[in-house]
Amino acid sequence: MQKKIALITGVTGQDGAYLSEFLLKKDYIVHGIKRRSSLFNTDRIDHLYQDPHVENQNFFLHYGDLTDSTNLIRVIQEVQPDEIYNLAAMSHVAVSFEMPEYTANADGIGTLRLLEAIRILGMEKKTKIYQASTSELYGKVQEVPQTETTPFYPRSPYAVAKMYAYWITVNYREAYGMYACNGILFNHESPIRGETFVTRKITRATSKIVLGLQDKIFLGNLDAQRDWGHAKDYIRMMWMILQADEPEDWVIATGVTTTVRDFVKMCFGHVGIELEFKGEGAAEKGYIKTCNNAEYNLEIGKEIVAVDEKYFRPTEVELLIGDATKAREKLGWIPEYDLAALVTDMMSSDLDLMHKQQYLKDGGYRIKNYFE
Ligand code: NDP
Ligand code: GDR
Repeated sequence: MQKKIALITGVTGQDGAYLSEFLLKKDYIVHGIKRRSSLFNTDRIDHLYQDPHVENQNFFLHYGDLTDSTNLIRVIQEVQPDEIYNLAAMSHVAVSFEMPEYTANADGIGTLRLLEAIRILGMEKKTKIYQASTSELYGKVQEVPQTETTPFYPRSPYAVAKMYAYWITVNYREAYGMYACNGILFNHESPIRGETFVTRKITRATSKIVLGLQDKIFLGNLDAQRDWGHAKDYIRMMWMILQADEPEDWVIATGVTTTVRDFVKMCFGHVGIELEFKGEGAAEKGYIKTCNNAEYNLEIGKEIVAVDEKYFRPTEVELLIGDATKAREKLGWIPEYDLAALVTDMMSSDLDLMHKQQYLKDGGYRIKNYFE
């Protein structure tokens, strides 16, 4: 039997890395599109790299960018994928307010470029496409929990760009009979989550604070509520979506929502520290209430969480909680991780990482400064 061929845009990102690993285990040939950068950007997929000189290679990387139509057409023509997973995006909501035009180009029109490439190449009936849609589409609360039929009200340039991508995917499915689907994924995290998203920022900072490598953490809106799942569960569902009998759109979520403040408490709880929050809004602060871990030499009452308004967004998404009943009933999708297991996974990994940093620091090593 011929192996299936998948093409993943955004292969160097959190989801791209997990999905590559997952599809390789399913015996796919996996091609990924990566951007050229002045430093290596393949940390998350280096373990999958294969020497191009060996036979039977099944993981390939191509330079490319969602803002470059001719590049996308050429790569798709060369690769002849059975399945395309469009995961590439300027994916940071706060940054999209700083770079709205680029975000629209990459996240919105980029999706159109891929769909058009498939059409130009006459591959509408051969190639299935998964579009990485997002719970950010729901934006300002219209209904909870959010389902496939909840109206959209995007609240950021990122969400508006993703809304175009959502509808152009639906339109190409209806207009040209393409197998094109949206996965409306709620926030999903992991030990390889980008360091500026709030969960990873918190797990890294918690680990550094308890090891004495950082004094405190500054955060934005502590009241925001998110439905956080584990990326490993969510990438499995991306694949399941493209194996369904009919192309459809699907909500993927855990159905549990938590505030940023409670996520911080859970992370410190993981290392035996109880936090107490006092004050309101920008004046709110988090203090160490109790510490039952003798390994860490932390002073009771020390302020270790503070709010910095620079992390507030011009328009915020206050509450996300998804209802994945359709995915559960029609595709049998059940997440393996709950929030506690996610926190444990992320905290163990970051503690390990920061222990290594502490070891290097204690040993007198430091990051090389090229200009010295
Ligand atoms: P990441 O930010 O970790 O990865 C994004 C990927 O896209 C990276 O590989 C990045 O490359 C690449 N990329 C960015 N811009 C371009 C471009 N112009 N051309 C080609 N590649 C580009 O995101 P995640 O893995 O977390 O998310 C994957 C997708 O799912 C994204 O589309 C995101 O918007 C969406 N999503 C994510 C959710 C989440 O909670 N994680 C929830 C719902 C949707 P580089 O490494 O060079 O920066
Ligand atoms: P989000 O994720 O915007 O939901 O988008 P992020 O982790 O950035 O923010 C979640 C919530 O936490 C609040 N917050 C902070 N956020 C960041 N990044 N840094 C802070 O210091 C901070 N303090 C509080 C935010 O205001 C927000 O309410 C993610 C991305 O992966 C998108 O690509 C994806 O589409 C959605 O999840 C679903």
